[in-house]
Amino acid sequence: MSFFEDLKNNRDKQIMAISIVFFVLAFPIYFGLAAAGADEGGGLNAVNMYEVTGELSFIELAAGDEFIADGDPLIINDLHTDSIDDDEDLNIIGVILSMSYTEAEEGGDGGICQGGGDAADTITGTTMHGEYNETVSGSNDGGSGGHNVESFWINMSIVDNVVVMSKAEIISMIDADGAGLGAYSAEISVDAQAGNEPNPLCSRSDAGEDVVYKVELVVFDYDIRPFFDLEEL
Ligand SMILES: [Ca+2]
Ligand SMILES: [Ca+2]
Repeated sequence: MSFFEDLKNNRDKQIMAISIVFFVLAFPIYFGLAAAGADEGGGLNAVNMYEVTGELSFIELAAGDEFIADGDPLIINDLHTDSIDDDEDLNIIGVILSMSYTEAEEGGDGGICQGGGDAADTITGTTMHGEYNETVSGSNDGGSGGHNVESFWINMSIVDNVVVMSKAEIISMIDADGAGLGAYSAEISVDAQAGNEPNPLCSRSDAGEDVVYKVELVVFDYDIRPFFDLEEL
């Protein structure tokens, strides 16, 4: 007996076939309607459950490796988003200045002069963009170190979360709306300290620090999707 003849005569198989057809059709229709309802029903201002996700990417504005003398800051100027293709299409949400450094002190290198140690230096970085300025200091702890200055002008707290809000509210929190466009600058300064030598015939000096740095824009490509709690279906 063929499958279709069997289907004609067997009531259980008929019910099963109808059920399969029902679910195969019903699920996409349900999700389609629910998504359309959440997405377009009330437009941008309808409050619904949304999942907010996205991807971060980075665009280098400047990078270098400079000896920065004690008390003589390195100014990194003339940075502008005009140097980036299609900058107006990007959601630029912040800037990061990353720095790494070691320690170089003169003296205390041998013979009778090796009883002392390096003294920690303070390295301070600042990023500036319009009204958004951020300053963070780090230390080489008399050896090596590194730190970042991170400046953001959006609210990251809802990213990777499910929220009950309107799309308009979400966008107002995570879209920079052009705030990232324009001029940028950064500054790195070194406050160097020389360590002590126990032998009065010896001395140490510290003229500054070699700093490897990078200035990067942070781009956030976000995605706002209606969220369905499958357990409530
Ligand atoms: Ca030092
Ligand atoms: Ca130093």
